[in-house]
Amino acid sequence: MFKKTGYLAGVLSLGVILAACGGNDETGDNENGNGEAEHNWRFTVEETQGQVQYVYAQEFAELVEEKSDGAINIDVFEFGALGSEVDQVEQLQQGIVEFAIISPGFTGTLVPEGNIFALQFLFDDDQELNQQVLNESEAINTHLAQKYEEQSIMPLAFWTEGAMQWTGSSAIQSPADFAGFQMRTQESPLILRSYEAYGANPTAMSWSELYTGLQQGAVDGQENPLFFIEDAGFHEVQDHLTISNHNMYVTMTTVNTDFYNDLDEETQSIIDEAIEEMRDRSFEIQEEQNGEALELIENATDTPTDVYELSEDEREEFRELASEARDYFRENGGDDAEMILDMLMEEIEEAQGN
Ligand code: 6CS
Repeated sequence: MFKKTGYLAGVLSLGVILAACGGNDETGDNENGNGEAEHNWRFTVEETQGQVQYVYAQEFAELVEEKSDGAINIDVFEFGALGSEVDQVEQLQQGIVEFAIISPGFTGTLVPEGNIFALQFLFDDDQELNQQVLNESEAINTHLAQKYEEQSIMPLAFWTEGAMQWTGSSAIQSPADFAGFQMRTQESPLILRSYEAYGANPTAMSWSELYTGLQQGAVDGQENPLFFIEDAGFHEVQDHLTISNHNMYVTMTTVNTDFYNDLDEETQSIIDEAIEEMRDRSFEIQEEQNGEALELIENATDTPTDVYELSEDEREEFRELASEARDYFRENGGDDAEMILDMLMEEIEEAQGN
């Protein structure tokens, strides 16, 4: 198993808090003879227990424990245990946690090329095809990943949490409906810019504040996959849901770059194998949760939500306005933005068979 020098030095201050919190994942027996694992690692996610990222992290932890015969224990920390989504990015960079699920929507200032996932109507409507692109893309897994690695964030897998939809206190059926609309977004600048192109007034906010923000009218609407809208209860405080499929929610399983590079090959292989085994599982977990969410929202009749599906013509109006953000990304998305976007667009077309 691995041997490291110096890594733990940076881990101490929040480590005290982490020890006090404890992880939420019981990963079972540990095999050093004393009932304790030889290595205890931390994995923080942006979602709470039962939600897609948390289920993923728990299964990943179980796989790593099995593959290491109990020598490696990974404690999973649900969202809220360690601060905001942006705090979690910093914790991974500093090595306070070894693993994190990080959505590019929270790294747009740090890694400008990561804004690529803010581009709406870029990927296909078929999530399976999109996942294939995310798995195989050189633009993403080589060139974009390198940009993250330089920031001590090593992406091990990029994966979809499903197509995103809009909710609003008023109906959203055409770009005109976004005029003056206070849209909650994640942090990345290009997400905000994309909504400005529709005429909205976007505001970045942690999702920990979003339910109350929507309820009290601080913001009018938000975007997310259906499972998340339902589980976080946003439909309870929103009158309208638009099936827009305007983008997919992309997230990344990440590890601290130095931590991973300092592991021995055997330990790296355990992690790599677990990541590979989780590729199909991540797709299944989100598919199952997204698949049942719409019905749950429609059945919540005590908090009724009007559901409207955009026609292809209506989507086209948004698609046209969204293209402005691509030009902006090419010019402002970092040194390699243009190369990465062009390569990714070719890869998507190839996957589509065009
Ligand atoms: O809207 C958000 O910020 C949250 N949405 C999802 C699907 N996962 C975590 C993220 O922070």
